[in-house]
Parts: sequence; structure tokens; C-alpha cells
Amino acid sequence: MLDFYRQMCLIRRFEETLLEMFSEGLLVGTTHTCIGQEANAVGVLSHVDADLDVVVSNHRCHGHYIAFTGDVSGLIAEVMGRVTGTCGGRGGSQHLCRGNFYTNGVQGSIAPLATGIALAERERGAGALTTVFLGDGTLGQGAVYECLNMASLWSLPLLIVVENNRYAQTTPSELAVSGSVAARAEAFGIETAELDTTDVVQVHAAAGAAASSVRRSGRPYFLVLNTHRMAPHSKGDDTRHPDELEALREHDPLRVLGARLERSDRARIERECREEIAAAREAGEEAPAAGAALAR
Ligand SMILES: Cc1ncc(C[n+]2csc(CCOP(=O)(O)OP(=O)(O)O)c2C)c(N)n1
Ligand SMILES: [Mg+2]
Repeated sequence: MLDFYRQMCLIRRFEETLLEMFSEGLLVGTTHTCIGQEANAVGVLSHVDADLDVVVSNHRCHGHYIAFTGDVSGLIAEVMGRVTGTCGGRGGSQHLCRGNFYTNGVQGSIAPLATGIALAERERGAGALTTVFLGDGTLGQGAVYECLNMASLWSLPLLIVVENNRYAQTTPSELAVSGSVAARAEAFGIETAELDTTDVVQVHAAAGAAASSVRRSGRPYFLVLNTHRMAPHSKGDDTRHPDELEALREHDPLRVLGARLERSDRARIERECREEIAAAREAGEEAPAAGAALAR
């Protein structure tokens, strides 16, 4: 539980720092924080092996990246556009590639990417699990259903995680998503589970069952995690009523887990995370800008 708390805290502090830096005019481009959704990244990715398994993520990818790699220095430098960034400062917040970790900000594009990777990995025969994270709004992309069909028909070792935060930018899911999300995958003969919690321990348990099922059967699995985005879609673009945002605070995964920890452990972990992110930011600030390196 302490390690879960540490990872979630690191992700939270990292993203709070990005929002602060944007508001100070120190960053350009955009960013999407997973503030409120950290339990998903940490709970699911505690079951993958970074040397073997593959993770494909979307525009809201920092939590997944940090849970998979622990590399806050590379990520902050990447968002800052520095040569020391994960992709030499050219990918930015949404387009990361390191080892077996890939992201792309084009909604739905990662579903075919992950399906193809799962097929390639099955052919390679090393037993790799491919995990892909999709948002509820991305269920509006037709390619997602072609992928569910192929993954089931061809028995691909693919774990599809839907992080259902009930919004796509400003559009609530009631206006965009009909019927049952889980039933969409069930219609393709894919095993599913749905969870309504921000407790990382519960996410960890459900994701463990899902990952074991894929590894054992070689078949896809569809895990729906009903969750809450506590911060704006990107930056300063939250049109929700303040009362709605206030009500989300009780679901804060740090609060949910933190209540079960000793106060002294919490304080120590929070201090260590603050220090780690501050050091990463400082190192990023000292590194040369990618644009300058490209121009040379
Ligand atoms: C093809 C495409 N269309 C539109 C966008 C702009 N866009 C970025 S995020 C987003 C909403 C995604 O909603 P959801 O899948 O629920 O993920 P969430 O942002 O809630 O994590 C949209 C429309 C995009 N990135 N790609
Ligand atoms: Mg959403």
C-alpha cells in the first residue's frame, strides 16, 4: 500500500507541477492530467513486466508512463521540449515512446496499434501481454469495434482498459455513449469486468484477475474502470459546476488510500515525491532545448 501511495503521489505531484508551469508561461503546447484517476495507472500496471509486456496509452498518458517506467525526469524534460526528454523533446506530452511503452493523442488510433502489437507479440511467442488504455469518449471511434472483433476472432493477448471518467472534453457520457459499455465488448465474445471505485487496492485486484485471464487463455479482456477526472480536460477548460467538482473530492484516490496509512508515512512519501519532482524540474530547466539542437 505504501508503494501504491508513493506512485500515485509521484504522478499527482508531477501533474500539479505541469499545471503550475503552464500557468507561469513556462510550457507551451498542451497537457492532459489524470488527476483523480491515478489508481487506474498504478493498479493496472503493477501487473505488467516492463521488459516483456507492452503498454499503449492515449493523450492522458503521464500516469501510465510513470507507473510503467518511473521516469519522471525524462517525462518532465520531454514536456519542456528538452533534449534530455524521453523522445528528445520532440514528442511532448502526448507522444511518448520508450521501450515497450507507446502513446498517441489521436483518439482511437491506438486501438489498431495495440491490436497489431498484440498480434505480433502472439506470433513472437514470448508470452507478452499488451495493455491499451481508452477513454469513454473514444468509444465513439469505429476502429475500436474492428479491433474488438479481430482481437476476439484471432484470440489476441490484449487487455483493453476503458477509463470511464464520464466525460469527453466537455461532453458528458449521457450525451455520447448509449447502452452498456461492457456489453459492447461482450457482444464480441470478450470477457469483461466493470469496477466502480478509485481504491487502488480494488483496481489492483480486478486488474490482476484480468491480466491473469489474458496470460492463461491468450484471449482479450475488457476492463471498464469507472473513475473521476478531478481536474480540467487539459488546462483551464473545466465547464463543470464547482459543486460537482467538490463532490468528487471524496473519490480522490490519494485520500481513499491515504486514510488507511500512518500520518507519518504519508508525510514522508509526500515530501520525497515533492523533492523528486523538484529535482527533475530543475534538471529539465538546465538541459538544452530540443528546438535549438534541431536548428544546429
Ligand atoms: C481523432 C481525434 N478527435 C478529436 C480529438 C480531440 N480530443 C482530445 S481528447 C478528446 C476527448 C477524449 O475523451 P475520452 O476518450 O473520454 O478521454 P478522456 O479525455 O476523458 O480521458 C478529444 C475529443 C483527438 N485528439 N483525436
Ligand atoms: Mg472520458
